[in-house]
Amino acid sequence: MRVSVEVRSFLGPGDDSSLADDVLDGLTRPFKELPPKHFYDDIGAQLFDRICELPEYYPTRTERLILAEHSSDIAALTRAAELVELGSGTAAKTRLLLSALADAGTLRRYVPVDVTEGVIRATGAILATEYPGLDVHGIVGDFERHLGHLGPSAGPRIVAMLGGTIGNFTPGARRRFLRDVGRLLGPDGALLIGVDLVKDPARIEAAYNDAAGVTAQFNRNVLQVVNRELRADFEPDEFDHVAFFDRDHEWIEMRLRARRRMTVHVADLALTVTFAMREELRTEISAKFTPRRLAADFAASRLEPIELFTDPDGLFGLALARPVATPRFGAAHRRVSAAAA
Ligand code: AVJ
Repeated sequence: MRVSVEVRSFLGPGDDSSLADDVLDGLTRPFKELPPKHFYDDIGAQLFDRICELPEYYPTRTERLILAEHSSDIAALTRAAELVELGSGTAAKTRLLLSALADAGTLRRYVPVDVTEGVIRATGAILATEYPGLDVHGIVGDFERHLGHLGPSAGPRIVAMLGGTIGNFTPGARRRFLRDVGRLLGPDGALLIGVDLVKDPARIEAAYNDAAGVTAQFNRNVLQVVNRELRADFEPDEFDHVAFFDRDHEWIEMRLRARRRMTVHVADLALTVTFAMREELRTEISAKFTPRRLAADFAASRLEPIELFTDPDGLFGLALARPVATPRFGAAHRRVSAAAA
């Protein structure tokens, strides 16, 4: 049986500077901030896996339900030969989609994109044996910077971003990202995005303030990452976990609040910053969506919605969209062919 797994890495030695650059920027701003991508070192990835199993954290299991229910519809609507998955991780949910595309007889290639090389290699090898004949082309990289390396598709392409990860983008950056991905789809391609839906704020806030305190550990872990990678002297236990639903922006704000006045040194950056008592450092936004917001984002990104699959309680959604047909072949094309007739 032919097993084909190819992995290309675009994270070079200079790439670990992205943490240094982000810390330098983030800790010298008036409102201190660190991007959420730095949560996911090995400990952070393990903590996130635990979060996904928490009773309060509904997104993962709800998305899995929707995929189980609608993967065959998605396969029928897209007839995709290539599945590109952004932030693929262990591809736990992806199998539902891969199986539906394989059953539809269209699947040829799986392209996992993730920053963690080990996960891509391990998952790629397993999937290549589980789906005989499937080509696995792993891309070790950052989906905000390395999608240009995708290259031509093996037929109709579906790009999937599951898990609600799209929620981490600020609104403008989200539209820029959607436009960039839209350009990679081709005329017969599609985009599939997992979106957490706006609902009772108490239900949302509970998902980020779990009783077991795993999210608080996950949140504080970013300070451990900075300590280890940049020789800083943060005391993570001197920061309180804060997560609340911002009703104006309809997103979760996750922050770390200083329990007392403190000075932090980041040796590798020769940087010293002070935190006032109760000063907050933002570590993540997690935007929640309405069909209206999604439609506006798609319209601003030259994408048109095909379908929004949700669970019966309307907790989570899988939004399927395609590129807006290029006008050049629209009215103009009809006029020319009419004149030629
Ligand atoms: C992986 C970004 C979708 O925002 O729900 C979980 C990360 N942060 N608990 C989310 C997260 C706190 C998660 N995403």
